[in-house]
Amino acid sequence: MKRVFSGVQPTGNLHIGNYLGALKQFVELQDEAECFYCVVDQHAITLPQDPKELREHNLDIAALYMAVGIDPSKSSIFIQSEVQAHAALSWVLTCSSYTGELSRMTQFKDKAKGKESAPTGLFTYPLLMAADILLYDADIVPVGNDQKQHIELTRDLAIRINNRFDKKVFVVPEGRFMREGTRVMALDEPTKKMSKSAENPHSRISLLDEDSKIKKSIMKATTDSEAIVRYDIENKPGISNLMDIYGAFSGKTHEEIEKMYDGHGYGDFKKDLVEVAIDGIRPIREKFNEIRKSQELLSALDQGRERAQTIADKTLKRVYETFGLGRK
Ligand code: ATP
Ligand code: LTN
Repeated sequence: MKRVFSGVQPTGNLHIGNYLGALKQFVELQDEAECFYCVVDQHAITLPQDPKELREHNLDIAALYMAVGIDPSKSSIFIQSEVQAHAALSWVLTCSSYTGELSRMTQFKDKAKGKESAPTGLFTYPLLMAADILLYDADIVPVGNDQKQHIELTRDLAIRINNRFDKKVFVVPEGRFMREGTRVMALDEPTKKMSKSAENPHSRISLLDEDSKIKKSIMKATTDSEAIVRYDIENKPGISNLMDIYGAFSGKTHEEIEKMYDGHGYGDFKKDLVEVAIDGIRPIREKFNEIRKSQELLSALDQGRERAQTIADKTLKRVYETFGLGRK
């Protein structure tokens, strides 16, 4: 059976972009592979987080994993910082990497843009991510397209170390990237991706938003002055993004949606989208509210940590032996 690993940062509540772009795939994979789904809180502190909020978000993300359908009896759900081996392996990988390759990471370049000096954690972020993946001998890593470069670096490191010691220290993982159409854009600025840490709450629809907030965000969403429901990413990114969201929740194609709203303005389309989105999100929110308060969540995280730790400790031992760290 193949092994799958992926992670989400507890930097805020998950939005429909995370859901359509990542979590839906996580759920699908659990029937064909052994899956590890991690809440990567050590990645979250690459930028300052409020300590109380961070701990709440750790539990929120784990509960959301379960609310969207990740079943803890099939998949392991756990919190990164509770398994010490992640940070430990990340150091070994740091010592096998080059500043040149880290400087080429576009995510780092974006986040450090215009600054004379940037947080070191942002720079070494991909090494912790590589450690997450390599610790579990993961074969498949489902992530968004924006993570392609990080997966490539993980593969380079695995191959480099295997070659150096002339043995299979690590499994070389493969990324499984989402289709282009599943990239959900910000509602207020549809040329940027929807993000959980963006300042404007109406730029996103969170999976925990109340119905009234969903309605408000959609009604406020940026469109264009043409008032024709037509799919055209280049010239009409706002309405195209809303059509993608409509399609993802309803199963309808762009053509079907165009036909349905032929001769109608954006008002009618948006009103229906509100309903479609609310119907898709409400059951997730209700399930979340149940799980978040339950003992079931804590038991799932304990069990996930135990399973993760057993595998991670074994890999770390193998790596330490290979590099000559510690003693027999
Ligand atoms: P942040 O705002 O903290 O950067 P984020 O919303 O971009 O967070 P991540 O935790 O970085 O979310 O990503 C979790 C998963 O969701 C990743 O696999 C990522 O590629 C995917 N993802 C994030 N944003 C979107 C989006 N707008 N559309 C589709 N997939 C997305
Ligand atoms: N960088 C990832 C989150 C992440 C991750 C991982 C994803 C951290 N470690 C390991 C897959 C595998 C992101 O999506 N922002």
